[in-house]
Amino acid sequence: MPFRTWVAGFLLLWAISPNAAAEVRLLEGWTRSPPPGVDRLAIYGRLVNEGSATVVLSRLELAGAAQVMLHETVMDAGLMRMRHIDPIELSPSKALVMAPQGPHLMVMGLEHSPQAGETLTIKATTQRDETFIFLVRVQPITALGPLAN
Ligand SMILES: [Cu+2]
Repeated sequence: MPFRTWVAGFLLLWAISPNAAAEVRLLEGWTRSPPPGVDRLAIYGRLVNEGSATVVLSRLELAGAAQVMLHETVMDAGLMRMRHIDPIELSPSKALVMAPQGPHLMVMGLEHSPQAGETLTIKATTQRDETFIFLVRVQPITALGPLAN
């Protein structure tokens, strides 16, 4: 078999291997700069799993923050409340869409208040000890979406 064919076959096998590393990404990650005196913020965007199997995120970290967790927003007797979701299961077939008044990554215990224009780097670790980096753009407090307005 010509060498070139062999290489192509090898690359194809590698690409379709079920053991290929999972790929979890945060698309259009954004947050708002918190008001003075507030040490928490909510991160929005679309969390996607581009692998072939469900991935469980077991740890989320942000340098300079005490805690990062996934919250969902629920209506309870006419009041909006946030509920901690754990574990975070990401199916390959369905993106987790995080938006104001919906699910979000809650950051608590910020040592410094991020300013508009900064980028936050969230480190996510899976149950299998893979790590992924999520980039989050800090928008002005008035922002309604991932792009400054
Ligand atoms: Cu929350």
